[in-house]
Amino acid sequence: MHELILHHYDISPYAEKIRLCFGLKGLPWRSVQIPVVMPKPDLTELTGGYRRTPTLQLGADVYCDTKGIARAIEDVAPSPTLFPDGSEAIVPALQRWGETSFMMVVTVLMGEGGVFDEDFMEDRRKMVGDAIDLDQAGVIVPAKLMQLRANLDLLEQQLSDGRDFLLGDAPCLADLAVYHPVMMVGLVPNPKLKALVEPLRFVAAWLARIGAIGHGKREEMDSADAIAVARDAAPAEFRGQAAPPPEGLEVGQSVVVLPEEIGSGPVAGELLPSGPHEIRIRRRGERAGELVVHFPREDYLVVAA
Ligand SMILES: N[C@@H](CCC(=O)N[C@@H](CS)C(=O)NCC(=O)O)C(=O)O
Repeated sequence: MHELILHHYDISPYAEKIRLCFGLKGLPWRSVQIPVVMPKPDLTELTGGYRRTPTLQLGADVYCDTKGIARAIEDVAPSPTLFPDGSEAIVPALQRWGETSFMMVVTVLMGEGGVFDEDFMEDRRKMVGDAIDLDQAGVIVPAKLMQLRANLDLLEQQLSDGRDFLLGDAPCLADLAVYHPVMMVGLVPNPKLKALVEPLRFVAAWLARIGAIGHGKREEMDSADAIAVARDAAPAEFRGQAAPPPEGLEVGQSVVVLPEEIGSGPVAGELLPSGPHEIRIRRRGERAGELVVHFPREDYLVVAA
């Protein structure tokens, strides 16, 4: 079995979701630190252009986006499960809750100023391009705070029957996905955000329970060594039932994967047989050799090159 290699940086909240997956399953993993801002040449050598954080590498297979990364970890180590029976649609729905809440927190922090340095802001301005004017975030801070308050209020209500975790007695991916934006609210020294979480006692106890899950067994690795691992490995065989490619596309054709999230970076390659929940493409890295890059179907488009 290939080692689990996470390309991430410590302050990434999305990476925290995945570090907690390792913790929940008690897994050993290798940690490759990537830059917080572009360029990220060793990361894009593996992904082909996807720049977001984190990315998981298993030999010559590269998984982009935490939704696909969590499924890959579940495949490697099914127990204890991240996806309890009967929660098939609920876990993805709560991941979406985590994503929208994350953006609310980030918008407040950017609008308030004083948290991110100019290098970071300049990089994120370039990342979102004309789609969002980050310098106008301050205008919507009061409204965003109210949205966040509404989301947190629902979370407090959900936990107020005394349950330990969102979907019952055991933690699962839903908890880890909801945890990271809420943790951020409590972490940053912003009085407006702090005021939102302070009254929530069920949320506070739940945060402590999730934090206690820990990160499994982490060992640092150099990015050049991670690329060498990819070079020396062969991508895994496809297992499972292939879904038909989108109408008009064929397996083997040159395609581009377009993330729907702004600025993540398109990735070109050859379309491979893919299951209903993921897109797989083959590409070559100059230093990493033949790779298969995986994307969760729900947030990524595949179109002809
Ligand atoms: N949908 C992605 C979102 C990941 C994401 O936005 N991560 C942030 C860091 S917490 C990011 O990539 N920021 C830009 C960067 O690191 O280049 C996922 O679930 O993995």
